[in-house]
Amino acid sequence: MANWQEVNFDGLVGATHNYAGLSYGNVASAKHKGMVANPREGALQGLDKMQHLRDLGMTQGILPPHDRPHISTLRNLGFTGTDAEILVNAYRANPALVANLSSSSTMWTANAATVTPAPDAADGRTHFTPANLAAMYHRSIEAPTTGRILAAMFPEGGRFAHHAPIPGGVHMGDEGAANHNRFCADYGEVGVSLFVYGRGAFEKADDLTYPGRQTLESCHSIFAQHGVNPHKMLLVRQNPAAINAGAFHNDVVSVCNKNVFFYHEEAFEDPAFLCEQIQKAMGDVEMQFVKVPAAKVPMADAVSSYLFNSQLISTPGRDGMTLILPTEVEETASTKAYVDELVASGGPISNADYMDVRQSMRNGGGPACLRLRVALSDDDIAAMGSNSIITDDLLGSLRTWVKKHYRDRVMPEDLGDVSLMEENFTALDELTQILKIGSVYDFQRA
Ligand code: SUG
Repeated sequence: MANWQEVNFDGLVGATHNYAGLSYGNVASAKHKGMVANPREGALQGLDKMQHLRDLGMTQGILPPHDRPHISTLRNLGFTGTDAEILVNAYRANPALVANLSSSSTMWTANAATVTPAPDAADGRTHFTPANLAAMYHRSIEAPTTGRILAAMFPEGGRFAHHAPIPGGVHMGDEGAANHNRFCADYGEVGVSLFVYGRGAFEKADDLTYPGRQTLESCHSIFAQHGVNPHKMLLVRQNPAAINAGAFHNDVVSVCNKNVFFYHEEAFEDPAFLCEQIQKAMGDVEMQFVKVPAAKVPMADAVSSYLFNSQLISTPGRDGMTLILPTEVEETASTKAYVDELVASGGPISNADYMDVRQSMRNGGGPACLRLRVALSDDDIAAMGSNSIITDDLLGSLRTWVKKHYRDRVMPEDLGDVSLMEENFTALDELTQILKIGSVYDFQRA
């Protein structure tokens, strides 16, 4: 019997990480606009999180950052000349455009793609669809590179299948795994998929003040592309009140692992009905629902602390599941008290580990945003086509690489700096060799 596990592929923070306040509806991104960012600290915080999961006995993977500033988009927009000339001219003409093309938003790999593991797909392969991320301009440029990276890591063929991002722009907005939950008895068993959307493609959605980034139609298309059994898939609209409170992805108000669903009581309009549907689709496998009442954790605290943007994991060495939480949860009175009570309650979640991922949190990305979950068998892992599974050696090389190339200070005003671009492209050249990922980037250097 093959051994299955859920592997977390964490996105590495990029060298141009900064706070430009680009994401409308993402409260943290707006709040920290203009702050000085520390890409080096951000990348090292991410590597510490990866190390912690590895220390817990988990198989941990990594996804590289993309090339930023994205010069090839500027070329497509009509800028000409060398990379340096293009950057200087574009920054002079339109600094906001350059800021959008410099974001390190690819670190939030929960938005990289939607993944259907092999047991849930009709053809028994693992399916990947890069998210089109059409809702935010700075993220809408991610999908082609993401597709190339995933194809290098999981070679198309008998085990892995790759699809094009859903076409149709904002109407067919898709934000990937951040809105996708998979329930199962064990990772290698057939599971039930729950996709959470914010609006219909052609609806006005007058009840939303912030964008509903995920559409019902894109969810349907992904299930169809992946060949998911219609009896094993569920679709539900996120509570518009939660989107308006700043929960721009469902992983800000819920998280699941195996047969446990941990969610805020206001995440969905009719949670009791939803839980009934999930249990029905799961059949004999008994679900455990952990509903967090608003009376204990107000929605505003859930959004500011990112309680639900935690990773819920089953570790080999511990009884009960573990939550990997951002330190902000420990610093917020209501969420700290709730988590203390939860782990003492004798329920399915019995451990809470806090991690400092503050550089990412200030842009609205917690522990769960930083990882793409892929359920894989040992044979699948052996068939991977790159050096993307974390080992002590790889962690050591990546720490050295970050310290060699990353600045400890980047402000929005630095984004027109040609040397920052050059430093990043040099770093990425080296990274493709460390990760043995091949030519996945768009920049071309002499
Ligand atoms: O898409 N922030 C990201 C955060 C993504 C979080 N992901 C999950 N919840 N899964 C976003 O809003 C801010 C970038 C800036 O403002 O510079 C940003 O893109």
